[in-house]
Amino acid sequence: MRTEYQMPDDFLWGVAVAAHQLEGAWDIDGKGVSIADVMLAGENKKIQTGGRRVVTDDVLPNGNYPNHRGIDFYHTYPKDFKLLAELGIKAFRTSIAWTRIFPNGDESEPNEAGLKFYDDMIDDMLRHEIEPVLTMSHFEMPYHLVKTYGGWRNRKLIDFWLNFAEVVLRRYGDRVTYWMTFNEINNQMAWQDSHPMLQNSGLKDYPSDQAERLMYQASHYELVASALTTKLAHEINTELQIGCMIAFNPVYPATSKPEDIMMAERAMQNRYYWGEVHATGKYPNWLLSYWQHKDLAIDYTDEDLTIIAEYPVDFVGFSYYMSWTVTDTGDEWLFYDEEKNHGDNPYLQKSDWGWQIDPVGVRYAMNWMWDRWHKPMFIVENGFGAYDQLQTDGSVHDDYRIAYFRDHIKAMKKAVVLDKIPLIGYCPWSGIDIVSASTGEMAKRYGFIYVDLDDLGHGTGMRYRKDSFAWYQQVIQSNGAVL
Ligand code: P53
Repeated sequence: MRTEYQMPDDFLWGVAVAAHQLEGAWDIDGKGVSIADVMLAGENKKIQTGGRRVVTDDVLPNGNYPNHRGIDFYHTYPKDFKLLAELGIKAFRTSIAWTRIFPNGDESEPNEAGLKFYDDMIDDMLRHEIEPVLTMSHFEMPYHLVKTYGGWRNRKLIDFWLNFAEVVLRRYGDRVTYWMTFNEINNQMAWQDSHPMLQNSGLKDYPSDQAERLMYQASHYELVASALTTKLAHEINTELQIGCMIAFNPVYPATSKPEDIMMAERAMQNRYYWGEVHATGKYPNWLLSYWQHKDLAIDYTDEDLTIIAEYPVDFVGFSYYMSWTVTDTGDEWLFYDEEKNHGDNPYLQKSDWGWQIDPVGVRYAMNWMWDRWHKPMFIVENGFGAYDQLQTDGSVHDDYRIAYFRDHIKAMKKAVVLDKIPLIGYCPWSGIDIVSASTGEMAKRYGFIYVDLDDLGHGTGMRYRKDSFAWYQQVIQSNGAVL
């Protein structure tokens, strides 16, 4: 091993999950209904033809709601942490289900049973010397806030959010250092698609010609809420590290034609302005100009802009799964539609769900962000969704997953060791199999640990170590030297 390839000694190797995808217990101990609780299961074939998870107006008696079950982590976490401790993880990223703490979102007093659940879970992690990393909101806002207030299109949401943020920061801030505010806040860039609009911002039932405006408006209130969270966190405890969470899918030009390159650059500026605002405290000029041109009449005040400028994040958390390519649309404002303007990259293979596999993109992403934002980074998701086969002897031979991680970790090491980009840690998705966010399937598996449950919730629920388990274990043990 060449010494220059060594990772920092305190590097946080971990895994990442989200509450609604694994806890189950959707109506236990006072929990309220979240947006994830009204999403039926989708299916890969339908997803590929543009189908999405159907959202119901209420919880229907016989609906297949996979997030109601998750993998029952609410009850199994002590055993699961034992297995994850055996894997050797130093960090565990999960989220707090907002609806366990504030079932409807607009109460003034929190639900003590929900708070107690995360107390116990955090303490269990700490017993295993696992550093908790918490996302405050990961696609699971109270459904009541959607139905009664219209989600984040409403400025009132900032107050409901801060009430929630203050309760959890005060309660867990003595034990949890790393926090992120809104998961993949920039997924709503695909505002033509109703799924991210609901997942990110609780936007539902809007005229389609209002979608773009509502997305930018909701995002603005979220950015203000996020900055106020950073302010509050530092008042509570100066040691707390608050991050944003950006879904980083590099957008490459399809060719070397200058128009394609300009288009791709704007697609990047657009997709990552949420990171720009979080990290630099400023909206880019081109975006304000674009809002004006489109007459979007976004409500933002001088006070909002001062808050955003004064409280940038401490670090940039990001997920990395794939890259995209784009061709010039001919539009002088460089308007870009994530649904329509993506093409295939002839140099890359795809997963069974059509996600392009691009390890080089990790190094590209880190360099792109570092040179603009100058904030330490944290890879809080990276992984390969695949159909796994449980063998009769309890083994799972997932060499494709090992190959994916090996290549991505190599690229990450180059960014850290050669390019000298500060990186706090690496938490691959999802450690243990959980419900897919986009499709609601169990069949789209990401774990090092197999969970015997299918898309309908049938199965023993037993846990099995995949081949990738032993592989990742030695990666952690060797601090990334043995791949
Ligand atoms: P699933 C879209 C594109 C990239 C990442 O995704 C995404 C999404 C939204 O679904 O989500 C993140 O399960 C997300 C996780 C999610 C994971 O990636 O759709 O933060 O909640 O499970 C993988 O295959």
